[in-house]
Amino acid sequence: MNTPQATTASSAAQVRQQLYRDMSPLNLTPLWEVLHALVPPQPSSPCVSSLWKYDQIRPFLMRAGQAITAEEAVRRVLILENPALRGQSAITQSLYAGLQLILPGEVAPSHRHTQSALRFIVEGEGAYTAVDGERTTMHPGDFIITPSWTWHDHGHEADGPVVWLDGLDIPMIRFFDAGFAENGTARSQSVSRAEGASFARYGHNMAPVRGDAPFGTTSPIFSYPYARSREALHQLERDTPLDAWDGFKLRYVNPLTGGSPMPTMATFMQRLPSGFSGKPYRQTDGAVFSVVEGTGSVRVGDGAAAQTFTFGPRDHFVIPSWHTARFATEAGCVLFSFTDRPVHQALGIHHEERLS
Ligand code: 1HN
Repeated sequence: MNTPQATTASSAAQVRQQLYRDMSPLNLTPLWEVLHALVPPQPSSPCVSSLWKYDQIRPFLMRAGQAITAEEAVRRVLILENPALRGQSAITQSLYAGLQLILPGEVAPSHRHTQSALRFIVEGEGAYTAVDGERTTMHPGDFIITPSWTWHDHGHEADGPVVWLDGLDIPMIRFFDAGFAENGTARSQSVSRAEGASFARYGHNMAPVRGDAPFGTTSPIFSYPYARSREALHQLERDTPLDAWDGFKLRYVNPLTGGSPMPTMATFMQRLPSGFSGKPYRQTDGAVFSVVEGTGSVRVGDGAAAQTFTFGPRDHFVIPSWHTARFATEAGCVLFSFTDRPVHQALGIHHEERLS
C-alpha cells in the first residue's frame, strides 16, 4: 500500500515526466534535471590520460608511408585520439594532436586555414615547412609555427623519414564554428624570403622599428630551434633553484608581446634533472607532451583511477584538465608540451593548484 507521502512523490514525478514529454516537441527541456552536470563543483573532463609509445606507433607510420603518398593524403598524419573521444579527432576537448610523416622527395601541398598549428620535430632531419614564402628546415626538438590563415606546405629534399608532432586548435575552432580553409593553386608556394629572415628580424631581442606584427597575435618567429631552447634550459639549471613541481621549465614567447606564441596555444620545454621526484599539481589546461630526451614517469589521476606512464624519447602523452600529475625521473629528461592556456587566461578561468 502506498503511503500518502509516497503517492504525492510519485504523482509529482508523473506530473514532471508528463511535462517533459509534452514540451519536448517544442525543444524545451528542464534545467533542474541537468544543472549539477552543467556547473560541476570542479572540472570533470570526459578525457582520459593516455600514452602513445613511439616504438609501437612508428611501424604504423611507416606502413602509412607505403599506403599513401603525402600528396594524395594532403597531410599524412596518424591522429592521436583521446581514448574517451574516439572519432572526434581530438586529444583533449579543445586540442588536436597527430604525428605527421614525410618521406624524401615528397610534398605536402600548400593550403591555409584559420586553425593555428604547431610542429614539434620528433624524428629525422632536413624536411622543411614553408610559411608565407619562407622555408624553415626541421631538426629534432625544433618548435615551428604555422600562424592562422597563412599559406603553408611541407617538403623533404634530404634523406630518411621525417616525423613531427602536429598540435592544432581544431576542436576549439570547431566549437566556435569559425573555421575556414582554402587550397593553394601551386603545389608548393614560391620562396620569397631567405631562410632565417624571420629569426633575423625577431629572434635576437630586437624588432624592426617600423611595421606591425606580421601575423597579428601570433609570433613573427616561425621556428624556435632546439639548439637555443636546450641551451636556455641548461643555463637555467646552472643557476636557478629547482622547482619542486616543474623541474626547470620555460615557456616559449611571442617576442613582440611576451605572451604565448599563438593566441590559442601555449608551448613549454622543461628539464627534469636526474633523481627528480616532483610534487603533484593540477591545472585547468589539459596538456599534450612530447618526450625529447631521457626517460621518466608520470602518475596521472588520483586514487584507484590513477595511472602511471613510463616514457622515453619520442613518446607522447596527454594529461587532461584538472587531473593531478606528478613527474619522476632517475636518469633525467627533457619534455616539450602544449596546452590551451592562453584561452583560459583570456577568459579569466585559468586555475592551477600546486599540491604537496
Ligand atoms: C594541417 O594543415 C596540417 O599543415 C597538419 O601539416 C594536420 C590536421 C587537420 C587539418 C589541417 C599541416 C592538420 C592540418
